[in-house]
Amino acid sequence: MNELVETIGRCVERGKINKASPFPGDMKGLDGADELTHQALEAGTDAEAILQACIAAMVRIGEKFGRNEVFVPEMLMAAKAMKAVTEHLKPFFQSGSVQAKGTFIIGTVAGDLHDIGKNLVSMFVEGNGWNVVDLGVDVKPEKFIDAIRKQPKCVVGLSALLTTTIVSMSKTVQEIRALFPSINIVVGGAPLTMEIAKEMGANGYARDPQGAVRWLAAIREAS
Ligand code: B1M
Repeated sequence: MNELVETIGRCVERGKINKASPFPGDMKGLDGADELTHQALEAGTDAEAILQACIAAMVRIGEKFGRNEVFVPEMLMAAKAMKAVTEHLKPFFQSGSVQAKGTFIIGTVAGDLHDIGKNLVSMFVEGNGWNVVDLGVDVKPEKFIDAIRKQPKCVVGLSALLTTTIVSMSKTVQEIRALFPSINIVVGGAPLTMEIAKEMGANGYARDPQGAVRWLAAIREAS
């Protein structure tokens, strides 16, 4: 891995957003995720390599949290640094020039505030020619239902990062399904599996943004 990419990953893991950010203390005054990503892209570094390094950094901070080595504020700073990176990466994954293949409504389910994975899925799906309606985080079933009413031919994507919000996801699928029996729903997020997705009545499960894009292409071809 190129040294600059490694440093960006380290900034994400440590929650070093940008040069002005005073956190963490031992990195004060140094360039952060924001400046370094800009520099790396200017130098022609592959956007996908930067993204993968940052995803790995988020896994590392999650592991540290699991071992009680860091706490919620550190995870939050890491998430902010990751957001600074993805802002720079967006143009590389969003072409914007293709005619919309359909509408994809996405959100993180009620009770869940994690949005980085969901934002990446939005970015990739949009980059693959879909019109994306991102409802944000902590999205209650009614909000999904209101959005679907406005776009009845849409496809719906649900994200959840907590074991506890799988229940909320399942409730969302059921409530949507009761009103829109034939709507296509794809679910994703770290605690999910294909089996859980099937049990809750979703049409599909995607492990990552690329999987979501492949699944959307397949259902579009089948329809
Ligand atoms: Co939270 N958190 N967190 N957290 N957090 C996890 C998820 C955790 C695994 C950490 C740990 O214990 N090791 C753990 C969950 C344990 C569990 O339930 N199994 C956890 C916990 C416990 C919590 C709190 C309860 C902590 C507390 O308060 N005590 C709390 C809950 C708040 C809430 O949601 N109600 C909490 C809070 C937070 C922050 C707010 C501080 C922050 C989120 C900030 C934000 O998102 N804006 C945060 C963070 C950053 C994490 C970790 C460290 C990183 C998550 C992340 O962004 N990963 C996370 C540890 C980890 O993931 N290893 C952790 C990077 C991202 C690219 O991956 O989101 O998995 P991910 O998305 C992937 C795939 O899952 C997939 O594609 C993405 C790219 O590959 N994907 C989809 C996601 N959605 C998809 C949808 C699809 C398809 C694919 O189709 C629709």
